[in-house]
This record gives sequence, C-alpha cells and structure tokens, in this order.
Amino acid sequence: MISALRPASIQTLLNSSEYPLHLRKIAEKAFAGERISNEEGLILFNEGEVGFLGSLANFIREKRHGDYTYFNRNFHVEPTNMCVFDCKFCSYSRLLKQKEGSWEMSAEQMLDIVRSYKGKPVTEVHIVGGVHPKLGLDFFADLLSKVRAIMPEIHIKAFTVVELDYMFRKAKVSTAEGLQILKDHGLNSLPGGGAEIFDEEIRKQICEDKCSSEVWLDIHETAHRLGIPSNATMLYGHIESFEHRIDHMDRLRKLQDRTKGFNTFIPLKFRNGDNQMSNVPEVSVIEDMRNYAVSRIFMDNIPHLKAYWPMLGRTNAQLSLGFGVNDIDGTIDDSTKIYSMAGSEEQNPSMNTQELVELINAVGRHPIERDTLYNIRTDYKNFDFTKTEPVQ
Ligand code: V47
Ligand code: SF4
Repeated sequence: MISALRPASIQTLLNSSEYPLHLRKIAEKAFAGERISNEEGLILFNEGEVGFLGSLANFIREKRHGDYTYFNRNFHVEPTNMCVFDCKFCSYSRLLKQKEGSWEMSAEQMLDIVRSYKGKPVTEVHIVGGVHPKLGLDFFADLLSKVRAIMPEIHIKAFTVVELDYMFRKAKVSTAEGLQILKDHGLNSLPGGGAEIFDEEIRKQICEDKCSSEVWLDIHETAHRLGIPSNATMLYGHIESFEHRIDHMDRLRKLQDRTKGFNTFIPLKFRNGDNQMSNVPEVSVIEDMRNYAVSRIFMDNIPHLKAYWPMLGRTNAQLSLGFGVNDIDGTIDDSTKIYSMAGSEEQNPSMNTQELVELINAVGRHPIERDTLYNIRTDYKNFDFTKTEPVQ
C-alpha cells in the first residue's frame, strides 16, 4: 500500500513554535474554514515557506475532496496559431504576416479530427486558438453545430475571452447575444485562458493589445448568468509581484461570490522558450508549489484546483497533489501545441488512462475520471487493467 506524499499534518503546523504567531493565526483561520483577507494572502506569499503552505493547503484539499484526484479524457482542436495580437509571452502564435511556423485549418480538417475520436471514450473537446480575422462568429457557430452533429454527447469547451471578444465585436453583437448564439449551436463551457494577470500595468507590458481585464471578467460573468460554466487561469512567474497575484485571485473570488460559475482555477506557470520574454527567468518548482498552495488557501469558493500536466511535467504534477491540487486535466493525446512550443518538459503531451491512473496511484491518491463538470465517470481505485477491456 502506497501512502500519499503529504506535507506535515495541520496539528504539527499549528502547534509548532517554529512558525511565527501571525502565520499560525492565518493558518488557524483557514483551518476553521474562514476566508483569509488579501493582506493575509500576501503574508503567505511573502513569508510562508513551502512546507507550511503545503500542510495548510493539503488539509483544505483533503477536507474538501479527500484523496480524490480528477482527470478527464479529452482532446484539443487548435484551429490556427495565426493571431492579430502580439502577447509577449506567447511562443505559439504567428502574426498574420509571418508565414513560417503558422497553421490554419479548414473546418473540414477540424471536423476530421473530431471524427477520428468518434466511438472513443473521450468526454470533452477543448477548442482554442489564435485570433484570425477570417474566422468569425458565423464560422465558429457553424463549426460547433457540426461538431455536435458528429458527437452529440461530447462536452464542447471552447474559446478564450480574447477570441470571443474579437468575434462579438466583429459581428456587432453584445456579449450576451454572442454567447447565446454559441450556446444555441452547442457550446457547453468556456476554458479559462486569456486572463493572464489582471493588473492593468502588468497587462500593458506583457499583452498590451489584447482584451482588458474588465472585458475578461465581464464575459465570464455574462456566461455564468447564461448558464455557461467556465474555468479561470492566472499566468504567474514572470514580471508580476505577489500583490498582483493576490489582486488577480481577489477579482476572481469576488466574481465567484456573485455567480458561482467557475469550476476550476488553473495557475499557469510562465515558460520562457522561444518568445519575446525569453530573458525573464522561470520560477523554481518550489515557487510553483507555493503558488498552488496559496491558491488553494485563498480561493475558498472555487472548488477545484488544476495542475495542467502538459505545462508542468508529470513529476511536478504528482508533487502538486500534496500542495492543494486535486485535478491534473486530461489524456490530451498530443493535440495541443501551446506549451511544447514554450519549452515545457512535455514535447508531445499524451497519456492514456492507465498512465494517468498510475501517475496518481504512485503518490497514494485516489484516481477518478470525471467529465468536464466533475461528475464522476469511473472510480479507478483498485482498478485492474489486466482484467478489463483496455481503455484508450
Ligand atoms: O491564456 C501562453 C497561457 C493560456 C504561455 O480551461 C502560457 O481547462 C505559460 O488557458 N507560458 C491558454 N503559459 C491555455 C489555457 C488553458 C490550458 C489548459 C486548460 C484550460 C482549461 C485552459 O496559455 C493563455 C496563456 O495564459 N500561455 N503562452 C507561456 N509561454
Ligand atoms: Fe494570440 Fe492568445 Fe498568443 Fe496572445 S496568447 S498572441 S491572444 S494566441
């Protein structure tokens, strides 16, 4: 029997004079299920060492989810990497005039990808790409209907706010109208991309021309009111400060108090391969774990915390399960290029179900296959892969 990789127990932490009283007071608050303030969140970032933060985050994770560790079976469709925007951290996009390394798929090519998954046990397709002026609201609404016709049961999670904002402005429809059109054509939820860091000054320096934080928050709020759930991301570990991370999470926490529409918070570590911010060093794995832990402690109203394994790598994804994370995303099948182009450890991200289950089992957690909305599909505790039909 493998015992879970866990930090020290919460009692050890609360009673240890090794930690200053003001830190233990914050821990007591979180232990009692009370919300911590922005100031307290900042103290955790500034002063909390990794073991302390890990114990607290793991306690909260286990109180809420036990050892359950979710994954899903999904694939990505990335229509194009050509983009009218020029985010400095992006290694993936090519400006329209830059042909080398660019791709642009026809609707038929994208539908062929979808057809290739027909009959396979995938539950979600994730559709995101660059912002290409040729591909507008009508094109994407039509694409969604065709995806739905091929796979009536699949959950379609599609389009970052950046893509949506551009589509809606071009089609001269309001956010609510545009989202309703996409929903009527088959859209089920929104992924969390495009949030980056909400602070306006930092945004100006890393992604000046893309949609504002206000627009990002407004589109997600409108989606939630229309019954479209979503995820939220935070791009961290570049030129932002801890104050900016807390401000980002605070804006999300306030929106979530109003709508309850976010399922998952996904911190995304900045990777510096082959982009205009390659001179900015990447943060350490310790900082990644501290960031997951503070996210779990601070974001008390978003149920799930995801470590996106293609970005983080498999070993660090395993480690993160002791720091508040309870979800590691999906099988993916080498269908996304965003992180391999930015220098992630995972150059061809693909894991089958057995590999994902073994990865979770290996650190003593309980593997659960979920659908996009966290309904349980299969409980893989004690699952014997030799006695059952091989699963893709
Ligand atoms: O918004 C781009 C990020 C995001 C880099 O909702 C980078 O389930 C690190 O949001 N280093 C898009 N990050 C991807 C995204 C996502 C991914 C997986 C799951 C979900 C979900 C959402 O990728 C962008 C940006 O923040 N990104 N370049 C980079 N060099
Ligand atoms: Fe375009 Fe998105 Fe890359 Fe920005 S992050 S350049 S919006 S593809």
